[in-house]
Order: sequence, then C-alpha cells, then structure tokens
Amino acid sequence: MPVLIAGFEPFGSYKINPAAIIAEEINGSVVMGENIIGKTVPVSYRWVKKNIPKMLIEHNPKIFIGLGLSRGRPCIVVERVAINIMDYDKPDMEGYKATDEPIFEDGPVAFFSTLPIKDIIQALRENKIPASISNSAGTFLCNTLMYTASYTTWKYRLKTLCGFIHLPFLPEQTLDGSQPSMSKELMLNAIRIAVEISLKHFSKL
Ligand code: PCA
Repeated sequence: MPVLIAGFEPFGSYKINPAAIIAEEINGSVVMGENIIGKTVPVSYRWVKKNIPKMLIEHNPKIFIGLGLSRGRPCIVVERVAINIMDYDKPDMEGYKATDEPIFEDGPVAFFSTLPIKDIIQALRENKIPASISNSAGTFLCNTLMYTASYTTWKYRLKTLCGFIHLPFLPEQTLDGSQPSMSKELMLNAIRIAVEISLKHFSKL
C-alpha cells in the first residue's frame, strides 16, 4: 500500500502551481519504507470526479494527500473539512462553471480529514515550518478533490487516511513581494513530514 500525493496543475492566470511541482518532485521517493506516488491533477471538476476514485481504488494507498495553491496564504495550511458543494464564480480549465451543485448526490454534507491534522501542525512547527489549520477548503476544485477522495474511501470502505493541504505561492510567483511565499524546498520538506506523521498514525490504527 503506497502513499498517493495529488497536486493540481496551473489554472486561471497562474503559469505554475507549486502543488504540481511538489507532486512531481516527491514522486518515486520513499518515506518510512513506503513508496510515494505523486500525480498531477487537471483543474477540472469532471476529471477529478471521474479519475480520483479510480486512482484510489487502483492503488488503495495508506495515505492520500491532495495539494493545491491558495493565493495569499502565508504558511502551509492543513484543511480540516470538505463540503459537498461546487460553487465558484470562475470556470474550471474545461470551461465548466458550477453553481450550488452537490459533488455527489448520494454523499453526506461534509467529511472531516482523517489525517492527524493537529499532529502534522505540531511536527511542522517543531521543524520550523510555519503551518496552520483551515476550516474551509473553499468551494472550488481543492474542496472537490478532498471531498471526492473522502467520498471514495467512505463508499468503498478503503482504509486510506485522506486529507488536503493548501500551499502558498512560490517566491517566483510574487517577485514584487506583494504576496507571501515559501521556497520549494521548505514545501517539499513539509509534505514529507506530513506523510511521515500520517504513516505513523496509520500504523497505530
Ligand atoms: N487551487 C484551487 C484549485 C486548484 C488549486 O491549486 C483551489 O483552492 O480550489
């Protein structure tokens, strides 16, 4: 049972997305003896709803962590909850604009992350990486990815621990200094730590 990291590709006006870069960099590495599979994910409601369940059923990972960019965030942001809604004023990368739509008609209102979010925050801070918990992953694709992964583990009774982490800009995305940013190395280290803490938690269940 591997670890699956799914990071979003660039979207809107962004030419790069740290989430895809981290997913690519971490792909093929090993944490605590477990293989990490890193995949990039198009910013598409249709793609996520169709392919994330397939990926989870195929790999049956111990841990699933989705990664996305959150503009203006000053630190690593560990999400607590995903809600059953797609509602955003801008279209996805396939041109689809969702308004007040449930992600899955037969799903519950929300899923909590099953990652050990408080332990992850503590470990990140101990390693001198700024981090905080968020109580909303929004209502666009990042929420859809976290909800879809959680829904899949619920529906198919997978043991996978599931969650989502939002990342700040990379320094090169905000060279005028108008937004906070974090280096790729620090973000990569943060995700490795999140995987390690989650694997330790999995082994105790
Ligand atoms: N961030 C967006 C979608 C893709 C991404 O990286 C979000 O927060 O929903």
